[in-house]
Amino acid sequence: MTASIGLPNSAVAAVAKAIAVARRPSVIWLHFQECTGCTESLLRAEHPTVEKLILDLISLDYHETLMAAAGHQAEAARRQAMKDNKGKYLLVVEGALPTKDNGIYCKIGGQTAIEMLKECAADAAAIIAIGSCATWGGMPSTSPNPTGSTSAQEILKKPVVNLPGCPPNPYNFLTTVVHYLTLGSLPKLDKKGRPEFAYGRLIHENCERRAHFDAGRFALEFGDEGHRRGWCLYKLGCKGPETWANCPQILFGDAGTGTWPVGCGHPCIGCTEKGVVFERPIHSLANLVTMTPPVFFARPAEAQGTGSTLATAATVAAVGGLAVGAGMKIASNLGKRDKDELDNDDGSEG
Ligand code: FSX
Ligand code: SF4
Ligand code: F3S
Repeated sequence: MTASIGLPNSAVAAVAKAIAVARRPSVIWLHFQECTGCTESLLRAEHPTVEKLILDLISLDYHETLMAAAGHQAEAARRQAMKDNKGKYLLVVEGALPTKDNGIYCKIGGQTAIEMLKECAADAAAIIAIGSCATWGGMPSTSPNPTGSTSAQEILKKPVVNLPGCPPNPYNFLTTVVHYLTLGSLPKLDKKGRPEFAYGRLIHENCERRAHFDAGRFALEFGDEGHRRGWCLYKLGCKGPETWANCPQILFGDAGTGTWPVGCGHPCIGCTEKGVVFERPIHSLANLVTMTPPVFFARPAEAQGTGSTLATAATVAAVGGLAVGAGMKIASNLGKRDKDELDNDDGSEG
């Protein structure tokens, strides 16, 4: 687990001790307007696996996809968990909330999504919105937004940890939970409520194809020579230059190198960003938010990135966010740099 959150080896004992003595926190997970992709992506995490998460680390007391209970029994379990853990449970929200016509377009157990969210949020210790739907409306809010879908934060008008992505990377969720479990606090957030460890940098800054962008080598069509050789996908509409996420560092599905959209040969569609995904055509050119050069360039002869660079390792070390040893020293330096950049960049999504 320490590896998954990028903590150095010296932190293993401290994290193991913290988890062993900590009471498993109750987690209530709500599903509203969404496709369950957030949960599906969590089911495919390996470090830790979802069963390790829900059997050893947290007490998942309500989750429509994973719980055995149904109907009134399920709602009773939710209310009992909320009563027993008043002020201490983590509330996870997956999916957007419809506001039109008094919210009738999403109802569970006789309650509208809005009523259920407000009831569950009242005594939660912290609220995590997982996925683009819950963090800014996502796919259900796409124009003309027939049900008036909006985010958890918009309904609650109070701080929410936002983990956008459609689906979001499960490790950003797991890291946030493990951070809370071991350090007793939530990770540092940016002005949009997103953990800086995950959303502090543009995809374009850490993309393994960046050297091709800088050298002007672009794929112009799917299947052309440039595409087959792993050149930059900017001209196919890659939104990496205006999308804040750590996909190139932590990858998806624990299946090895290149397992993220650009690594698989498809442009990033900006799935974390409001105003980009679902609004701008997939193949339209991205806005270039910065022209910051990468820390390391790939070798000129390298068609495609194949492994970890120091920059990647340093960014992964930033996951977890607090200072323990050398890895955390790097993390704090990175955090400082990112903050300066974000402070100077009012027009961006950062
Ligand atoms: Fe689906 Fe989640 Fe997209 Fe939304 O992820 S993957 S539609 S962000 O709420 O289930
Ligand atoms: Fe990578 Fe896309 Fe940037 Fe090209 S435009 S370097 S493919 S993030
Ligand atoms: Fe989404 Fe782009 Fe990452 S499409 S998964 S933010 S590479």
